[in-house]
Amino acid sequence: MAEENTRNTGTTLHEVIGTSLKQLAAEKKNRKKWLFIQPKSSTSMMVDSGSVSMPLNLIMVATLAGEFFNVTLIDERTGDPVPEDFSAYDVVAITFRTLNASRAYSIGDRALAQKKIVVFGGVHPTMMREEAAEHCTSVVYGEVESVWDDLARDILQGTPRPLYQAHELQPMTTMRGPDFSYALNSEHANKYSSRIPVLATKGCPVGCNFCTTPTIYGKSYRYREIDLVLEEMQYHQERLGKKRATFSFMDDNISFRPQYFTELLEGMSKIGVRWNANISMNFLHKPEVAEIAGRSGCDLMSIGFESLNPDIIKSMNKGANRLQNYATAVNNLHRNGIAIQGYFMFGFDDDSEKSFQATYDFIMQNRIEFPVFSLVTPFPGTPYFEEMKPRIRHCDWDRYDTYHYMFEPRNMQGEKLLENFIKLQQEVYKGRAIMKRMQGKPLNWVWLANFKMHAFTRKLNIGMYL
Ligand code: B12
Ligand code: SF4
Repeated sequence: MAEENTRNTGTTLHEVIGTSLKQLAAEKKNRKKWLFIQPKSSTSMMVDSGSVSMPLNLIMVATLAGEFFNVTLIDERTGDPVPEDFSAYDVVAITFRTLNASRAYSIGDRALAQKKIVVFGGVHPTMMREEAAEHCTSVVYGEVESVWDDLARDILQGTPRPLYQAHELQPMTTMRGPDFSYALNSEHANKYSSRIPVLATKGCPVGCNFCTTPTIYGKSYRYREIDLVLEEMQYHQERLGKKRATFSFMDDNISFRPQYFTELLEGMSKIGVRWNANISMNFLHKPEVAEIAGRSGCDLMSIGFESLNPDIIKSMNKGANRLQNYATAVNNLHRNGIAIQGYFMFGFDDDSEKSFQATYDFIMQNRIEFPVFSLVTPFPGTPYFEEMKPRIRHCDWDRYDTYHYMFEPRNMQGEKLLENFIKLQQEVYKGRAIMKRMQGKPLNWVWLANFKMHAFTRKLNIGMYL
């Protein structure tokens, strides 16, 4: 009935709900105060070190909340202290992944003990909602936008529910432009990476068995209007001066719909930006894609090559990765001046000593600028976690950073795996190897990253991975 009425008057259901929320908020004499927290992890690996990206997810939630509530955002990774005493706030809202779950739980417990409403959101509480529920008042499953109206109303009325899970995902057209001032005005904002996070699409239907995205969002793939993405970029260009505005896409797989992707890039080429993104291999072997990426200002693509072993690629269900396309994709990007951050994983049952040699050869022959190596990590809630559960060594979430040894692969002893893993990293980041991969490439932060990795990899030892 409500839907019919709204259709007759030309107003959307969302607008009607928004209006009633506004009335409800106005009826409350004091605006409730929310404290948003991005906790840090305790990993010793290079995850939260150096400059970190502005927490776009928390900024997006804070933007919605700012309309009805007073909002403070703190980021423990940049050095903002988390208060011991939460008496200045009504709601403590925390985002987290698996690697910072234990930190989030200790903050949540403290806030609950002080009778605060504690709201959890992000990948880990979504995947582990029963565990998370023990440390909070409410868990938000998946994206907040699709449940925000219910959550805001319940908080205004003082009756928060234990779980908010959308029956239907809203189109991204309803996504509010993020208000970056929540992060930019923070005390330690200078610790943020100069790359501004931006989001154009959500979801990835590829369906890799180790990834959380298909579990949370299924096969859905949604995108924002291109004009809105460009407007957001132009806002930052005006704020910073055109040359200093560089962007980092937070999308799961920005290139999944080739037409949308190329139209977006055409738009970006007209406004003149620099950018980088995670990208899947699905159509990178086509030269025209790399050409337009280069023309639109892409200086770095992050590609999950994962493995050079076809059996491993098959076992992880990563159909987009065709080994025969790897070298062509790299070549196409290089010809257009785009550096490659290549992700490689080890520790699969089908890995053997040969996997390491094949990866080394691929990286050196193709002069991959910034190789990143991780150990395969079954994240809770994924099909891979269920499959590997009986063999996983521990559920110490602090060590779920993709750099810790999780299980013994079938064809390799654990110790051999780690020895080879360390040796590969040290070889690839030897001075001479860096020169071979980087010679003739522009003098920029990628060189710096290589030198940092050189110093870091010299110190590696097996104990660090256990
Ligand atoms: C972009 C990205 C990165 C970027 C930027 C990270 C950053 N600072 O945000 C980079 C490359 C740096 C990165 C690094 C890593 N990443 Co990453 N990354 C992603 C990716 C593809 C998108 C994240 C994103 O920003 N999405 C866009 C935002 C808007 O969506 P969102 O985060 O889901 O937020 C929405 C909801 O979750 C909810 N929500 C979120 N928080 C909150 C809080 C509250 C209170 C509420 C109410 C709601 C709410 O509402 C939000 C808005 O809709 C995800 C995949 C994914 N879809 O989550 C992997 C992912 C998060 N990364 C992952 C991993 C493993 C890592 C690394 C450990 C990899 C590594 N070895 O270095 C590091 C860890 C870095 C860190 N310190 O946390 C895993 C985490 C798995 C897990 N269970 O923990 C994911 C899920 C990919 C996967 N394998 O499945 N990552
Ligand atoms: S291609 Fe990337 S984002 Fe898509 S399911 Fe696989 S790992 Fe996840």
